Amino acid sequence: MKSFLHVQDIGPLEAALAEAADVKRNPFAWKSLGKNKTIILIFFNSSLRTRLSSQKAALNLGMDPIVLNVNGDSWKLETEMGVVMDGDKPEHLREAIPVIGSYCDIIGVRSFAGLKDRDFDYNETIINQFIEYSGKPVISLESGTVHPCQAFADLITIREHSTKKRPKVVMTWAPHPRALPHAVPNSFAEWMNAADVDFVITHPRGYELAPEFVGEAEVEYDQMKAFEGADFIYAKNWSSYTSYGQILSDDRSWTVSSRQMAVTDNAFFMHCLPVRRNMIVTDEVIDSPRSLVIPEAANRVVSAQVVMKRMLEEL
Ligand code: AN0
Ligand code: CP
Repeated sequence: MKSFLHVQDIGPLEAALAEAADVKRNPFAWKSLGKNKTIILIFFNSSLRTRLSSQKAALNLGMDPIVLNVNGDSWKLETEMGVVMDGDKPEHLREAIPVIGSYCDIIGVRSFAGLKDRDFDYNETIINQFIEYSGKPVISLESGTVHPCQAFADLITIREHSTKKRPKVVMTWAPHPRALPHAVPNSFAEWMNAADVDFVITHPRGYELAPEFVGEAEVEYDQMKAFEGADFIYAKNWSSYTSYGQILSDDRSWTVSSRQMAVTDNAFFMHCLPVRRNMIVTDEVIDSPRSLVIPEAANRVVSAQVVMKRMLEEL
C-alpha cells in the first residue's frame, strides 16, 4: 500500500476486517515488524484521537513515532505552488516534504479542507504533494476530502456490533455552529457503499455530498423516514458541498434525540468525535447503553495498526 486514502487502498474488505480482528486480539504479535522503523505524523490541525491512536498503533508494531505540529512547533509551511513567498510562511512544502521523507519510513498527514477553494481541497493538493515528493508511503489522517482511518474503524465497530447479515446504516447530518469539512461523511459513505450494508444518507436540502462519494447510496431528505428500522445511526455535521463551505441550516430539529431513535430498530448511535452535545446529539442518546462512541474511538488504534502493519510488510 503506497498510500491510504480510499477504501480500495485496503483491498478486499473481508480480509481487512479479519486482519483487524487478529490485530485486536493480539496487538503485540507484530512487535518486531517495526523495529528500527520510524513514522512521522504531521498535524496541520488539532486532534485528540488521531494523534494518540496513531502513536499507539505505531508503538504496538514496535515503530518509533515522531509527531510534528505544523503551525505550532515548526516553520509555517507554504502549500501553494508558484507563489512569491513574501508572507508569513518561511518554508515551502516542496522542500519540507523530502526532508521529512529522509527521516522516516512512513508518513501520516492531517491537513483539513480549507473550505474556501473546492478544487484545492478536492484535488487533495496537500497530501498529494506528500505522496509525490516524500518517496514514502503516506496515510491520510484526515485530508482534504477523506478520513479513511476513521471510516475503517467505523466499519470494524459496525461489524462487531451487528446482529444482522445486512444491517441498515443511516448517516444523518446534524447541526453545528461552525463550518466543518466533508472528509468524515465522504469516507463513511465510500466505505459503507463498499460494505455489505443497506446505506441511507439523510440531510436537509443543499447538503448533498460530492457525487463520487454518494455513489449508489439512497438519499432521503425526511430524517424520520430515513431512521425507520435503522440498526446504526451515524451522526455528523458537514458544511455544504454545492455552496462550498457554507452553513445553510441550523435546524435543531435534526439534533439526534430519543424522538428519532424511537423509530429505529433499537439502533446503535455512532459519532467519530469530537462531538458537541445537545447540538449533534442529546445527552440522553449519547449516554445511553446503545451509544458506541467510546468503542468506536478505541477501534482507531486497530484500524491504524492494520494500515501501518501492511505498509511495514511491504517496505
Ligand atoms: C473535524 C471534522 O469535522 O472534520 C474532525 C473530525 C474528526 N471536526 C471538527 O473540527 C469539530
Ligand atoms: N475522530 C477523530 O479523528 O478525532 P480527532 O480529531 O480528535 O483526531
